[in-house]
Amino acid sequence: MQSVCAGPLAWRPETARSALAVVDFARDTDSGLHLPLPFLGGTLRAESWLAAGPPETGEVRGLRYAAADGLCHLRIRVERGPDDAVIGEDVYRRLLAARHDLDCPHLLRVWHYLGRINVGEGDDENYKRFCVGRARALEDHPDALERLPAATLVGAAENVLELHALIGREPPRPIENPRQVSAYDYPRQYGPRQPTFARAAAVGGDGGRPQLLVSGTASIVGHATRHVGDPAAQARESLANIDAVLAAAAPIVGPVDRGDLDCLKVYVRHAEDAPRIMAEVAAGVPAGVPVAYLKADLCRSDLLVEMETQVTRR
Ligand code: 3EB
Repeated sequence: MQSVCAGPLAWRPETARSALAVVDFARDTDSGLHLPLPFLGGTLRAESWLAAGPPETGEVRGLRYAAADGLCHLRIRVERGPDDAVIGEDVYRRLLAARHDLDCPHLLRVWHYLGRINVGEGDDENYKRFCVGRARALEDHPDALERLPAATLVGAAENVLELHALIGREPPRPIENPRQVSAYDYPRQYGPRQPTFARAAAVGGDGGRPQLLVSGTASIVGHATRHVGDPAAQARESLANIDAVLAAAAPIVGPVDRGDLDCLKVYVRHAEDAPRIMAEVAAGVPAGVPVAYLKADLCRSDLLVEMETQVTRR
C-alpha cells in the first residue's frame, strides 16, 4: 500500500513498531478500516496510527479497540434513528466510559461520519441534534470538557453514525485558532448546543517528538462562513486557517509551515468541485505533502470543502 501517512499514537513515533489501526481510504486492501466516504483521488491512500508494541484488541461498551503503550484506537458504528441527539449522547457516553476501562482517560482525536447530516430545518438539522446529544453526554464529564480533542465531523454516504477515536494515557494540549471563534463558543444561531472540539490537539513530546493533530478546518472566519458558493476561495481560506493553527502551535511543535505537513485530507461536498479544489491545493501546498480527497457533506450546508492535517516536530 502506498502513501501511508504515519499518525501519532506512538508517544515516540521514531520507535513505533506496529499500527493500532490502518484506515484505507482508497480500499486498496481488505485488512484496513474503510470509511463510509467515497475516495475521490490523491496520493494519500491510507493512514496508520502507530504504537510501540503489538496491540491488545477487544470490545468495550460496544466499541472495538486496539490498545498499546498508553494509546488506544476505538471505533463504533450504529444505525441512525429518528433523532441524532439520541445516538450522539449514547455513543459519547460509551466513549467517555471506555476511556476509564482502557486506562486511557484522555480524548485526543475524534472522527465522526454521520449520515444525512444536513437533513432537517433550523435546530432540527441532524448535525445540530447530534451536537445536542454530544453536549449532554459531556456535561457529566467536566474533565473531558477541560481538554477537548481535535475532531472532524462530516457526512457519511451511508445512513449510520460511525465514530473513530484516539485516546491516551497522557493529556492532549488543545490549541485554538485566533482567526476563529472557538467552536465551543459559537453563538446561538449555529444551534442550541455548541460543538465540543479544539482546533488542534498537541500530543506526545515527553522526551519524544510532539505531534499536532489539526481538526477539520473550513472556510470560517470569526464564526461566519466565508466565500459562500466559491469552492476555490473556501479552499484558500481553509489553508489560511491551517496556517493560523500551525502558528498558534509553534511554541509546542516549533516553526512549522505547510511544507512540514505529514499529510492532508480534503473533504469535498460536490465531486464536480474537486478539480478546482485540487488546483488550489496544488498551488498552495508543497508537492511533497501526500493528499487524499474524500467526498463528504459538511456540518454547515454552505461549506463546500474542509481539510484536516497533522504535523510531527522534526
Ligand atoms: C467548524 O469549524 C466546521 O462538530 O465535531 C469541524 C470539525 C466542524 C469538527 C464537530 C465540526 C466538528 O465549525 C465544522
